[in-house]
Amino acid sequence: MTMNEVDVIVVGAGFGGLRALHALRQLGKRVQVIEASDDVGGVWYANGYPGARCDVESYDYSYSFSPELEQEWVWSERYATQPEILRYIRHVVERFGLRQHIRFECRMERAEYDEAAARWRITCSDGSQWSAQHLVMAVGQLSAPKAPTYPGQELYAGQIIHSALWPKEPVDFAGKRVAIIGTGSSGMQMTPVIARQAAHLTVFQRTPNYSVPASNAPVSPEEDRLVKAHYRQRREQAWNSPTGLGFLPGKKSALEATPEEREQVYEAAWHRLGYGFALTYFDILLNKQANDTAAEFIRRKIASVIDKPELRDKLVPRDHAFAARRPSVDSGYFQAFNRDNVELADVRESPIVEFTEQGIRTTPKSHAFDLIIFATGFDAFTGSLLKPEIISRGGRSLREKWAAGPVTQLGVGTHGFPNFFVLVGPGSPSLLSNVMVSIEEQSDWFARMMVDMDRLGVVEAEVTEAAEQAWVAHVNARAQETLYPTANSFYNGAEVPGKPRVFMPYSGGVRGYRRLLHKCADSGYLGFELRDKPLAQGGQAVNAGAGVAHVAPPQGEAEPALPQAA
Ligand code: NA7
Repeated sequence: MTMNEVDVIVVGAGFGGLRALHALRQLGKRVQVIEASDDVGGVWYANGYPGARCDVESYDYSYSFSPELEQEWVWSERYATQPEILRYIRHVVERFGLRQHIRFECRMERAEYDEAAARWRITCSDGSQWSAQHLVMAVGQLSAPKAPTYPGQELYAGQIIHSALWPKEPVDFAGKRVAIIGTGSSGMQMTPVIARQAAHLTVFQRTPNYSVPASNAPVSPEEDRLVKAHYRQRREQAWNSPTGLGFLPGKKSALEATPEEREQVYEAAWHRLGYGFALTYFDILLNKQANDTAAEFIRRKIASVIDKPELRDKLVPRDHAFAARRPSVDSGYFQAFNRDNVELADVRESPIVEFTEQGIRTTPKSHAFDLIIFATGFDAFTGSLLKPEIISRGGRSLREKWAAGPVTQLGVGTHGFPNFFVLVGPGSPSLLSNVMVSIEEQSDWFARMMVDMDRLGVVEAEVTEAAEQAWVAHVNARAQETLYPTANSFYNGAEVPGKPRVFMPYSGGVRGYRRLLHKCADSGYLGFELRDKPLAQGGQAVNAGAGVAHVAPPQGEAEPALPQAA
């Protein structure tokens, strides 16, 4: 079997992997992307369910590295649909000649670090083998779909589809009795669309979710011209905001405003800001009383569009603080329950007992379905990272190392795994922000580190144990400043029974995070050992920052916690 030699293997051809590929190619690296699927797009290729769209505005959820690309591409809606985002990704791939560097239908099964050679040896599902100095994991945070298994599931005669494994051929709902299990963003986005087409739709809800209207609209040529005339400023604003969204959060506390003022501010935000509603006052995610004012407003708004009084109590969220779990940005979810063909099945009240040949039996009744959709989410952050066998120095696997939860320096690397990079993984702002900002920031940073290594005659870069411990402590301390830890969510491992309960994303904001990445590189890669030879051959750290663990500023001197105003 031939061993293919490259400088870098990038795993995944979604937004992250493609951006890393481009950044590394620009700096002259020989890069091979390996992708399990048969096309580019990652989660945007996989999640083809009806109604799928981004909950960040398209102008911000797009690449910023090419002003020409920014000017050429025309978004048709404020929040692009999945097919439009996929068209954009394919356009980028063709425009920048990326496809030739991607091997499709090729899943990385194993990567083992060869200590003597300081290279990764990679084995893939198609039998190919690779040797690379660097390994970049760009496998996504919400990309390992999960679904419960119910008794009798194998007896069910109809079709079962997971929202994140959506078939490529169109699904016809006409005349069908459809079930959706799960009311996260996926369930909430598909509900109104399927309701309009199916004969009958039953939505199985476990936890009522907060949602803010998308207020989606077509982009007019005038709006497009205006954005493009000031695109750099818009990007600057996004990069310098905590969430990477195209606007800054309010500077005032919700508790300083009078009830009348708050009502006005919330009303205006409700009709325009989507996810940004959480930023109207800086302390909505920091202070429970402040949060209560927003949550109460949202509950009133949701209840006001639900015609059936008996459904209001069931659909209105009460058991967690607003945005402490990821809220949805919807287009007519609650209104769909006003239709005669839509039914809510509350599984807290009436749990699913089993699947039958015809459908689903809950405690009070049996439902017959032609199609059951699992919109039950993902094994977040670590699901896809821990699927392949990744073995490092001393034969230790990443799965073993992270058995009690992921441990990283700055979210980009982990001790014991030299020349190993994780893109927008645990320990980075990722899902608490517009992920595109960190994808670009990290891709450029990885490329810079690799070039610096070449310049300094370094063959191996490895996170120190002290640095990753300090970073994990910092990530936790920042999370404790917010309301995020008060809810069970995929931010803290509660979405999979038995998963370590660790708060995974970095809540210090994308601006604060970027500054720390730069500080790390500028000061000689704080918390990394850059070695002139492999450790196994007596390699020594040659960089100034190797012995400095604390890249993070001391408590109290850090950037304000998300989502406080800049
Ligand atoms: P989410 O947000 O993780 O939502 C999953 C939903 O599935 C959520 O309502 C869960 O209820 C529900 N669920 C999960 N397991 C079960 C079982 N066993 N029984 C009933 N209900 C269950 O995933 P999404 O795909 O909706 O959203 C991810 C998107 O967020 C992503 O694509 C981005 O757009 C942002 P729970 O709340 O756990 O009670």
